[in-house]
Amino acid sequence: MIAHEVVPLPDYVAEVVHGLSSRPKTLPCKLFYDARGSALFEEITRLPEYYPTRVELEILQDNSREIARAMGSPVSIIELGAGTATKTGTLLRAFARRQMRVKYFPVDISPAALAEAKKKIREACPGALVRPVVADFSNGFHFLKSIPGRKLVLYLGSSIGNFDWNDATGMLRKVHEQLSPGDALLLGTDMVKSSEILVPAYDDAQGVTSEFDKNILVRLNRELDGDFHLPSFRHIAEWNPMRSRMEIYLESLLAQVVTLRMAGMEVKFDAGERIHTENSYKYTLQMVESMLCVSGFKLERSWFDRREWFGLHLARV
Ligand code: AVJ
Repeated sequence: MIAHEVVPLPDYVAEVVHGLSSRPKTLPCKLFYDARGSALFEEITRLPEYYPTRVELEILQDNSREIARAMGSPVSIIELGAGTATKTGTLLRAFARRQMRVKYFPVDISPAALAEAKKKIREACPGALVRPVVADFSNGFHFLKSIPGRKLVLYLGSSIGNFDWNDATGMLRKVHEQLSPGDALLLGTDMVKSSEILVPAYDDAQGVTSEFDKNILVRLNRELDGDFHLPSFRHIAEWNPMRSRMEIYLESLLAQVVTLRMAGMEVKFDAGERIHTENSYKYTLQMVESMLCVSGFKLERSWFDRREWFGLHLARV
């Protein structure tokens, strides 16, 4: 690197410094999703052990006509964290049968993902009008106000499960604030189930989830000039029944010191010490109902798969 070249510090540096100085150590799970991490997550969704994506798609395929009927039309459909919109085509087709022109607004932080989403929806539902919105949720949901007419907001994949209770209800309340009476939210939630199903979903035999978890360290090595030695850490996935969540960690296999040069930081690890990288909350219907209720929504109807592993919930403003 040329000495006088100015390398901007990533905007997450303060969070990383704070997280790695805390006890227990933590890192924000949003750091998973650089280009490599996003590709690894797509790979996770195709793993035999990772059931949520498949099961949610199955619920959508089996019930999209009924979901469209329950919603009433016409509506504009806004998908938060749309990614590449792999699951949305079937739902848009159901709405297309009931209304003149379906307007679909996929919202994501990744322009690349949105370009892919647009392509996929063009094929799956050629009649739909697709208007991608590049937005970061930390800036609020003001873009919702500028979309005219009745709205259905999709928040699928149990992405809500990454948030603690207060952050989840805070986020849903902010969405609620931008909506009008009659508008609705379709929320996907992973349900509480046996740890024999849950743990392998977050610790697969092929080690893809382990690679996804460690990708945070790869990213910090690259973007903060760090020297994390990957083989000195292992991926851990644990079910915490008290808090109703899967907990993901990286555990240091030995006592070591890691340097993050651009953060001006040395991080000391004991043998067996962990970095908490992610939570993934699992819900009961009662939890979903109260989460929606305290956020201002009224749960109107839920759809499940046969084993009730995953739920889709229609909540009205
Ligand atoms: C994208 C938050 C829904 O919690 O299941 C998958 C992320 N992490 N495997 C989830 C994830 C490890 C995923 N969400």
